Amino acid sequence: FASNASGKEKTLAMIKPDGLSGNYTDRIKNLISDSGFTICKERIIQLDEESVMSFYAEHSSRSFFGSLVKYMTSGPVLLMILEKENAVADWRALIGPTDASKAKVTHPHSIRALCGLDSEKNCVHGSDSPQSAQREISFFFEEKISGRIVPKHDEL
Ligand code: RTP
Ligand code: MG
Repeated sequence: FASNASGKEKTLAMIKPDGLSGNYTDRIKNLISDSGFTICKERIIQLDEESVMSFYAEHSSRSFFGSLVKYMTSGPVLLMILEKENAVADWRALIGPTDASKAKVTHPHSIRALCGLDSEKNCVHGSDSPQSAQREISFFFEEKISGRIVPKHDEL
């Protein structure tokens, strides 16, 4: 699934609420296409608390979890399935480190340096492994989880 016969791999990209409300979508999409990714599918969703808690379940015991859930439900997000060779690692490299304030210093050309604010409000997400990509693409794009997500628009 993560890598098909032509060597292409898929990853899950998300423009988080701050990125979407800050009108960074066009600039991020230009960087996506300039970097050789194809956008296979996309949708805008207003996540509910349950879906964020499930999506970020690995962080449920962290002190920032409540704040993370509030942030991620503060507005709609744009979800994209991106495809290219080495998509998972290349998208993580393009978005830069988690803490956007540090990214501005160490990775000034990264997406988080461009539109993120700090260690929480970092404007974009990327799957951290091919296994995560498979889980996250299923989570957001397969019908079985649609009941936990509130669709706002089918298309951009
Ligand atoms: P993501 O999963 O969103 O792509 O980000 P990531 O892999 O770079 O970072 P991760 O450790 O998975 O953290 C998930 C998200 O939680 C928020 N966070 N806040 N306040 C904090 O110290 C803190 N640390 C992480 C961020 O929104 C981060 O992207
Ligand atoms: Mg992560």
